[in-house]
Amino acid sequence: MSETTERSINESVVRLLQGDISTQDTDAVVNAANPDLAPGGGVAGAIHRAGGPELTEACARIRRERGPLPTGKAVITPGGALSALWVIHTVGPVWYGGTGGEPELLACSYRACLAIVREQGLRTVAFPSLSTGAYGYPLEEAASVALATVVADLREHKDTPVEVRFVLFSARDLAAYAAALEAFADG
Ligand code: AR6
Repeated sequence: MSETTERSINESVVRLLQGDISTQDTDAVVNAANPDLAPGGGVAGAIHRAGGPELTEACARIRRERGPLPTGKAVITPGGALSALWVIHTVGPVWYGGTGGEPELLACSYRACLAIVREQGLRTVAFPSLSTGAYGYPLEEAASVALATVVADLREHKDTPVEVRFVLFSARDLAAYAAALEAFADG
């Protein structure tokens, strides 16, 4: 069992752990999706494998009806066979060196997911480290954006507390997110 780090933000809590996003028992898990909402590799592959055909078909239907999901936006589907009831799919930015608005787009993805969590009245959500795999966003920078955005959002919406879990795949990812949580949850 790996160590868990957590901090309270008013009535909300941010919890960091090392693990697999596709096995989380939160109300929703966030998928690091591609604009076509297709299975793909990494997080998306794991979530689609665990969610099964019901999840993949729900994604295909949204893709057909609404076209590709733009970077920084999010949509929700049922979780199919996952422990989580819902999947919130968001497309993080591809890293092009940092001058293409990547930090703001990454922040948009986190905020769009939390907006859906609140609209749907969900209480717990698990995020992976968006954009830091196939999309190439540098880990430490992405961790700073993720924690700064989530902590600010939880402070802003103190009337609708949620548990936000970051599920990090490696010890190195967990350490980077723990350092960012220290930096942004203080004060
Ligand atoms: N649980 C938690 N974290 C994971 C898991 C898992 N099961 N698998 C990988 N990670 P990525 P992106 C970590 O590539 O960069 C897909 O093909 C991984 O080590 O999943 O946003 C989609 O279809 C990394 O730290 O997401 C898109 O085309 C982090 O999760 C594209 O990749 C994100 O890695 C999205 O790329």
